Amino acid sequence: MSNESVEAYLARRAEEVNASLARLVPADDVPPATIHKAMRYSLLAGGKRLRPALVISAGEALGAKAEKLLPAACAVEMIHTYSLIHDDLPAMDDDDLRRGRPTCHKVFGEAVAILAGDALLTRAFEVLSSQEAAPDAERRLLLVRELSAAAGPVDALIGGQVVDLESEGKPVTAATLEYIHRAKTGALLRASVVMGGIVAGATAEQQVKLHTYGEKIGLAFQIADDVLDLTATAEQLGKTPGKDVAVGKATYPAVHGIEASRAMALKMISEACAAVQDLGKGAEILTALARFVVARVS
Ligand code: GRG
Repeated sequence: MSNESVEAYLARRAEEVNASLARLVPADDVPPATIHKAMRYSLLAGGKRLRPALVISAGEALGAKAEKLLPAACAVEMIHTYSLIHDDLPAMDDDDLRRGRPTCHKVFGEAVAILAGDALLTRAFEVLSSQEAAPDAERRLLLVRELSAAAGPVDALIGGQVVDLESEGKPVTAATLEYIHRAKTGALLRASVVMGGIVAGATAEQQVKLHTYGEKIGLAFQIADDVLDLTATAEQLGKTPGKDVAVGKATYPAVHGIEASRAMALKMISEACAAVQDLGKGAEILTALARFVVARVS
């Protein structure tokens, strides 16, 4: 990392992750071909691969080798992509554009898009429970527990999505808004960091530091995303901007204003960096990734 920019680091990691993802999901021509085409269409459509990079950099910070972290990193990306496919469906956010191309249901139809999301969700846990994900069964079990909890209904992905949908078009309190963001977006980012620690065999003390770091960058990430929805173009975002205001979404700028939202995100990033600063050399990339999360709005 020393002389490498965070963008170059992410691009390098994305290449490794993309190659692993391409191997972990059946090829386009494996029957039934439609489902594999749809899974690969959404999974291999680009994306920053921030969550996999967090798995890898947290694990590397504690001495694990990048190639040993790739299965866990790919499992997180599969969950993330499943959530994007389902979130874009007409019954949810009803979006036409994702990662700069038509959404999965626009290309394959709703039924196949639902199944492609389901298939990525289940494949993630198959990968995580395989020998390659971690050398011993206990660590594999911890990985499965961490990721399933982060994708679930309690203070996590599905719970956050439910409260988000229920809050559309209504005034929300700052506390509800924070809940939505921590659960819908933060939980998976935090789990990515913690999973890197699990593969690396982190001590309880190291896991507390990674957990705090993950928690703070997770919330800051969604606040930054809210701000970008107001300030960036479709080309920059790879999805439709201005959508949040259009559907009356609960966002940080709507509740706190743009400037206060930016300031909150930046403060969380400083706190995240402070939490991992004594992890030694590995803290360098975690700090750079944390700053990257808010770079586009600072
Ligand atoms: C449907 C179960 C279910 C959950 C949906 C994650 C989510 C909850 C919805 C996706 C839409 C959304 C606004 C998510 C918030 C998180 C977010 C900003 C995702 C985009 O993540 P990036 O920027 O995307 O890392 P790339 O494409 O780079 O991977």
